[in-house]
Amino acid sequence: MTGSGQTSATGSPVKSKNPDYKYPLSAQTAKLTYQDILPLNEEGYPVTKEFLQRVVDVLMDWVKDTHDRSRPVLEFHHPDEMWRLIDLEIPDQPVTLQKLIDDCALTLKYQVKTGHPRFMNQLSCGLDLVSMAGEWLTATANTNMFTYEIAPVFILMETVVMKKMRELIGWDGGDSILAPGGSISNLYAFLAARHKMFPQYKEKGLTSIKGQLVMYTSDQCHYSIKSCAAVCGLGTDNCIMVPSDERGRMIPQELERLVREAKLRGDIPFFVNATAGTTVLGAFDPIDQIADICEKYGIWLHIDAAWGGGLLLSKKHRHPKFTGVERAQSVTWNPHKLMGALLQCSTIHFKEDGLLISCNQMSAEYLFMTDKLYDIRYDTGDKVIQCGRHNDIFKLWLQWRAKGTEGFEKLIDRLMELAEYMVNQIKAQSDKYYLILEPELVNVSFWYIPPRLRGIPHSPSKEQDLGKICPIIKGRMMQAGTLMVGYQPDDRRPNFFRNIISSAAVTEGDIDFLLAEIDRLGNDL
Ligand code: HLD
Repeated sequence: MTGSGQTSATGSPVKSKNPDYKYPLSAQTAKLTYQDILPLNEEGYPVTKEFLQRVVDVLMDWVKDTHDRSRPVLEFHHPDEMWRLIDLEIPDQPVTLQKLIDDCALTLKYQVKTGHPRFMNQLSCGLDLVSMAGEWLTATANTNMFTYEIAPVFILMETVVMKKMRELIGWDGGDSILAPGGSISNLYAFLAARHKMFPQYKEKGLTSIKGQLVMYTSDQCHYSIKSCAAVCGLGTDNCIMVPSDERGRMIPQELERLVREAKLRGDIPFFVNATAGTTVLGAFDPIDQIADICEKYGIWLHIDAAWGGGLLLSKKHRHPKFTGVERAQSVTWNPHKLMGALLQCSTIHFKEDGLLISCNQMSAEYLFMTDKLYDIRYDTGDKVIQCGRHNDIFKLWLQWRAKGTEGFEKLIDRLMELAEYMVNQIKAQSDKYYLILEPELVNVSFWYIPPRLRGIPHSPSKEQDLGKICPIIKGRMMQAGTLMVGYQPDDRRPNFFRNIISSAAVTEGDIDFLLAEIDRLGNDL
């Protein structure tokens, strides 16, 4: 794909479209290049400052537009057209500082505004401005999180925030780490579970396990669980999908049946993943009942709360969904989803301290010397399978300081209230909309019913017709730029819309707009 559209049909370079030129540098600065700012020009601080302040102007306009409902969510172009609209070529010679500013402006012009109140397409929506300020600082500090030596304050912050999150889970002690995404967090849980049961695996490898390891997860789980089985040598056939009920929750009796079946075969059940907030339906597996089974059979219980974890902050919504969570051995929880921290911010927590280090430590002598000036337990880098680790803590710490734990609780309760509002609006317009199920989280799943299908009893064949409409409406909303809502099929039904309310910017008015807009876009279908 790359490169194909970067030249015109005749092979000559394509001129980028005029990018509104709203950010002029002074005449003398505009023609300068990277060689005229710090560090190559040691006298270049004034020019550096002018350049960076203009970049901030570009960013501030983006922040303003993101919150302006009269501005589009996106300006959609097909890739072929996008290649023509924006010059992405890497030049041989430096471009001017003015050109770099224009590049920044043009890049944002065509970027989807994921913080727009009408962007409801992903589990992570919104633009928390305090968290964003934290991300700006993080970029400027530009450090690696592997040693206290080069990130002292950030490392201490990490210990404070991770402890707070473990307390919210219900643990005293334990250990945690920030990981690059929920999928990798789940992988860390898998690795720790295997290490706990077979500590010799680290040195001896596959031959140290006499038997076939099997793991369990519901058929609604995030695909990263299955990916652990593929990546870690079990094979996906040994990631056993436990059936879920009609609301997408794992059926504990089925889990127990499948565990017993594996034991009879001589296999080794060692890991159960319970999902707290499934990706599509937002369902919660019954943690307490699953924990009973795990305790009975000596199986590690992991909770994938990447999506639903935010509810741990809410006294109103924590129970019964998270009841029993403290019985788990590990929990994945992504603050970049319900809590609105900027991407990305993913955490994995362990009840037992010491497992991460003993599982993953390689003791690289050039980085993790044992005779350092300070307490080397603060060198977190050897707890992980990565080397470089991005600083994802500062934006969360700053955001948490800004809101206080109470502010986060208010946010979570508000998002749940908005989801309930949407459900009620859908029910009130039952001629136009069909609610697929009562949501447990902020995922609202529904079909739009165009006039020609109204008044016809609901049936599997009608579902097929409703499913065909979803991609057409989605295409139209992207072309119109007014809204972004996701759709997908699942194993019980054809395409349906899944609306996510995880942004503090959303109001009841935006929900009303969404329902009116889908009707406007789809009523001729
Ligand atoms: O795995 C997913 C992660 C995210 C996210 O971090 O926003 C799936 C989705 O979102 C999704 O929207 O389905």
